[in-house]
Amino acid sequence: MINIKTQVGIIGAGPSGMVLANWLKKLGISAVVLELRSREYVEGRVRAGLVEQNTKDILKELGLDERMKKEGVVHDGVYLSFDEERVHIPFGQLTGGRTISIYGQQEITKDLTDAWLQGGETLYFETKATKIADFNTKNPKIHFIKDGEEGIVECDFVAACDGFHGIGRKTLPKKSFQSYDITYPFSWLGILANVAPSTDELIYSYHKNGFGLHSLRSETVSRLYLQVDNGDSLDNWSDDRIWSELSTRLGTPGWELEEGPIFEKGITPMRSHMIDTLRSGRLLLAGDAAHIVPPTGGKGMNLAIADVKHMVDAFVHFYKKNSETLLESYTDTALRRIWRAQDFSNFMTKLFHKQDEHGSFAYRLQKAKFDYIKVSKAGKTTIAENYVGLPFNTF
Ligand code: RFL
Ligand code: PHB
Repeated sequence: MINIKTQVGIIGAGPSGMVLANWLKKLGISAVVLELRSREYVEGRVRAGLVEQNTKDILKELGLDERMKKEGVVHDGVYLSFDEERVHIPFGQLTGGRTISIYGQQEITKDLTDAWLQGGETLYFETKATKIADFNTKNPKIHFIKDGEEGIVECDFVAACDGFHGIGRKTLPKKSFQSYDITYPFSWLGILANVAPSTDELIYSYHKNGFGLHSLRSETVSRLYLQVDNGDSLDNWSDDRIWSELSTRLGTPGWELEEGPIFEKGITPMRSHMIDTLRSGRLLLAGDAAHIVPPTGGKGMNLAIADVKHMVDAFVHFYKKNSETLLESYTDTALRRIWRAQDFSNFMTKLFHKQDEHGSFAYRLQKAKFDYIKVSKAGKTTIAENYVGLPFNTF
């Protein structure tokens, strides 16, 4: 039997769990992390790439942004395209200098994990948290299994940073929350390719064939996405078909998409999911454990890290000021930002995906929104300030 005592027991070594662990360490609060998967699996999982200003500021404050500053790419704007017409949204100008960066989520997680382990801290990979117990007392416990051996983390608080399939949400008392779900009638086919990006900034595009997104990872690697039907299979998408469709959907007169070898392909369903409680006693949830947004706004990882900021504030008040006030308000504080991001992600999803026949009423409304954004500074500012993320002192 493995027995560990710490102040905060963290389940999950994704971005939320690892930001929390490193932040607590900086503040002198002890933590241990349990992670179901192997280190190779977590660091190889291709996911987000868009890093909001708030997230950049947090990584800077933790002193863990060195590699992101070197290898990440700062973006001061984004292109929105509709029926082959493109408009530019300049972030800095519209938001007082706030920007986003493109830097892979797995690179952020790697930087955070390296720092944690190099500092001699505890992180058990391939370790399954099986039960969260006694979270309505002052001594909650996480039961786990590592290499076939049972263990217990005894702690003051449990932070469930364990993603959509974790045990945190399942442990919350059923009657303590309401859940909300939307399943969109389309999915994303995403690729990584060894080719220089054909654009200096991301392009989100509505086309009569469906949505397309041109993102990137570096000067030599591009990340692109296509709207496909739910249930569609990669078998139906040869590399040639993918490039041809991307080229059509992202195309504008006088612009060409460069093609290159594809080295990673995947299909992701699109959904919104929410619960309206992030805490029960001494169990607190953060990130995908409590909410999923469709990826069109690039918000998932950023929102997970924003939850952690509010959680850290609550722990600091508890440990340094002997106050439970911010623990009590954790759910409400986090939910204001989460609902804002749900709305923005839903807005971007509906604006750029093909939802009905080209030319239908739904299409006309999409086009009317785009035409407004095109001519209106207010319309562009709404996109810009949501996209780079509202500052923490807004809510
Ligand atoms: P994670 O990253 O899912 O980490 C949870 C961790 O918990 C572990 N775990 C357990 N460990 C121990 N015991 C158990 N019982 C456990 N159960 C689970 C898991 O193995 C895992 O390692 O959650 P976290 O930290 O909340 O982070 C959330 C983000 O990963 C997610 O929101 C983003 O990737 C979403 N997302 C994007 N977010 C952005 O901010 N910007 C983007 O550009 C962006 N693009 C995307 C995305 C997600 C995508 N997919 C594949 C869903 C693009 C895509 C295609
Ligand atoms: C990505 O680079 O993976 C990415 C960028 C923007 C999004 C979603 C994903 O909205």
